[in-house]
Amino acid sequence: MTTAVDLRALEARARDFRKTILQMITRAGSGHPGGSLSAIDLITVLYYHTMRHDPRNPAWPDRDRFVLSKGHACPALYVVLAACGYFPADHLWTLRAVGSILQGHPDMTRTPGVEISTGSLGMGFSAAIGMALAGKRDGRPYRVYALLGDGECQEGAVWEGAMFAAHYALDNLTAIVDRNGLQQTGPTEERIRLDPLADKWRACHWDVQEIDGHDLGAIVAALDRARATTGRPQVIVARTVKGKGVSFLEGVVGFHGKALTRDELARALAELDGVGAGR
Ligand SMILES: Cc1ncc(C[n+]2csc(CCOP(=O)(O)OP(=O)(O)O)c2C)c(N)n1
Repeated sequence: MTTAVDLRALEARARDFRKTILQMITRAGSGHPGGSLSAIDLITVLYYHTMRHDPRNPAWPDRDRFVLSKGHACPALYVVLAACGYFPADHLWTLRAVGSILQGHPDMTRTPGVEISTGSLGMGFSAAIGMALAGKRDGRPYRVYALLGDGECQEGAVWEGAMFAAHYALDNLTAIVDRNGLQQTGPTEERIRLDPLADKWRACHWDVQEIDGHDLGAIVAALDRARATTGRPQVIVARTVKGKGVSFLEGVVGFHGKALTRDELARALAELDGVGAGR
């Protein structure tokens, strides 16, 4: 399956998504650019390569489920859901507006394709585990994918969930940790140390892979391997860069929850278009 993947097409999509995400957030005047850009390559591969889903039938019982446990990065989810056809793309320009179907954190009661409301860190992961357990109990073939932030992994509920999922051998569950090294106020290792993060998951009896979370081929391969793994849940620790793709956002704590100004946006879009970069 991996050989048939058009990585260049995925790359082009992810670049367009980055541009739209930044435009949405600037238009809204608030939002989370950094963690959206670190996650967008992962979400793009999930929806365009890995997951079995049908935008015309979001309630299909056997669809694979995606849970954005780091719910604040929802612009990255919305842009992909719109591109897949879950709702018209016009809605993207109403991000965070009163009455919009696209709120500042994912709301399952408003947005087609959102499986569970998230935003309180640690809780989406628990819901994903419940979905995976239900799938097993009901004999359904679907898989569940949960995307967590690394700062989010400081939540106690994450580790209760990790132990639970392994105990119940939920091999239909794949967690992906967006290991960008930053949280809201600084580096994760300076707030509450996470390393050795992969070993912590191993100790909880998960199948563990560590990859470059911006290498689309590596993401495809890791998700393919996860799907083929039986007997235990799988985690992919994806090394990423907060703000990836725009030089003055990359690794900058200050762009965790702040919209770009119009001028900054213009510079960012020019960079992503490759203007002056010889692309
Ligand atoms: C329970 C809870 N506490 C605090 C917050 C506020 N908050 C939103 S994002 C964030 C930082 C999360 O860091 P990380 O998971 O690493 O996300 P990323 O850096 O990828 O954006 C915090 C503390 C929250 N949403 N939920």
